[in-house]
Amino acid sequence: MSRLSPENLPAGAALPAYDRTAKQIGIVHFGLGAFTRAHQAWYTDAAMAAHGGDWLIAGVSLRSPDVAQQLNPQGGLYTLAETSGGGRGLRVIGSIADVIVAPESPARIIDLIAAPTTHIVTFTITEKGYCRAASGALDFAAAGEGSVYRFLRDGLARRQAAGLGGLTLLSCDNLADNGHQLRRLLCEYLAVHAPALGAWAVQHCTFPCSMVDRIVPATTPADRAEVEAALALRDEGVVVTEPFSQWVIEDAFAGLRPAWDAVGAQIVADVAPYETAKLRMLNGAHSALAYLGLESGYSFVHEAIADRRLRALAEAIMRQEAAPTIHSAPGMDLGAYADALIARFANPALNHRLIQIAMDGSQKIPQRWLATLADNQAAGRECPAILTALGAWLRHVRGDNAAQWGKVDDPRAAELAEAWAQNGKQGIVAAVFGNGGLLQCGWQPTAAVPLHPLTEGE
Ligand code: CS2
Repeated sequence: MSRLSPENLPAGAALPAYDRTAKQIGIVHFGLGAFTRAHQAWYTDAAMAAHGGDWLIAGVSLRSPDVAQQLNPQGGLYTLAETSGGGRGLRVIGSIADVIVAPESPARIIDLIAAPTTHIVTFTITEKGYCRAASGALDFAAAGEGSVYRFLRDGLARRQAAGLGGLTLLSCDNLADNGHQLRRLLCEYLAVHAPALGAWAVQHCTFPCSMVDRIVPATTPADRAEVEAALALRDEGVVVTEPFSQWVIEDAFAGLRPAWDAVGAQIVADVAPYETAKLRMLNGAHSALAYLGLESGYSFVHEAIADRRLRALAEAIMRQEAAPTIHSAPGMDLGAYADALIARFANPALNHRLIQIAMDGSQKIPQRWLATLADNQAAGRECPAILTALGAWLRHVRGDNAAQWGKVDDPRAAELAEAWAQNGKQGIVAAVFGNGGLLQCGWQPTAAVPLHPLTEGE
């Protein structure tokens, strides 16, 4: 079977509606996983088709050569399969120019950040890619020469020396206040590694906050086979996603930007209400479904949400525990938002794996659950549903699901296992969440907070 490429385009999919060969790279993106290919690259493809501009994306993989091996032989092209109960819509996305594997070509990344034609650097490096210690400060041991900070330092230093303008540095990760966190962490890094650059970076670059949302399961061999059958072409870069997509970006650009807002993105003065609602309701319920669902023997989100007990718990997290802590934006209806999330979770065609959501819990839980717990605690309210989910997470990191699902996939897995071994039972709570613990959050696990799930099944 021949392979998708610019010379070999399928008849059975929508194609890029612009001349890719006439366009230049305007965006450098760190962390070119499936999510970005279903989200930012899709918006950028649509924006170039509708409104032009030189907005091709140079993707950077910080470690793995996998995505480069999938996309580079295909000239950056790949098929996005929008999937629902109603079937699949196929679109070939043209906005990715090529993929650079950081350890193989670090100089090329620095050249691109320093190029006058580059205006925006975007990030989906996952929560752990920001290299934060439990206190939230930069973990200098983790932020080494392979981190984004090193590439930003070297690329921005070249821009400063050349008298070029700054860049929009746009975090698209599921962190609270993601843009402000990126600015603070980069400043901490530059203060040590390039003191003369810090003030320039803050003065010339902007760090908009953003909320990104699209459910993107990891692609399976069956997905590739299905698209191959439909297109009569092999595409190693297939990405499957849901029809829904949302992108809310703070209106704080350092210079030019694609016409993302003309193709559905919302550019707003304050992202916080959208971001808080998404992290605490969507992601908060997702993580609960993951740990409790795996424990109940389910593999997929749509199976877990079909279980009455788990659905009630997910609804309680969203409606009773998270929603009261959210200061919604005008026109935002959190009840309707929860209804829409339940319907998205129930999409039977997505096959979104619970084990995918369960990974990196130590990095995800602070903004998904602990912030909600802290706000409710301050208001004198309890959160029995989140505590039940926390119990399931603790059992997960203890290794209770490992026989079926493999070893715990979390950058702090070893420390968490050690905390269990040392403290056992409720002692782990203090070791993990207390002051000086592994995950600090402002929530005090006091005696008034019932921790009954921890003793279940022990
Ligand atoms: C999920 C998210 O894997 C996870 O932790 O909760 O990736 C989720 O699917 C996205 O944030 C949806 O926008």
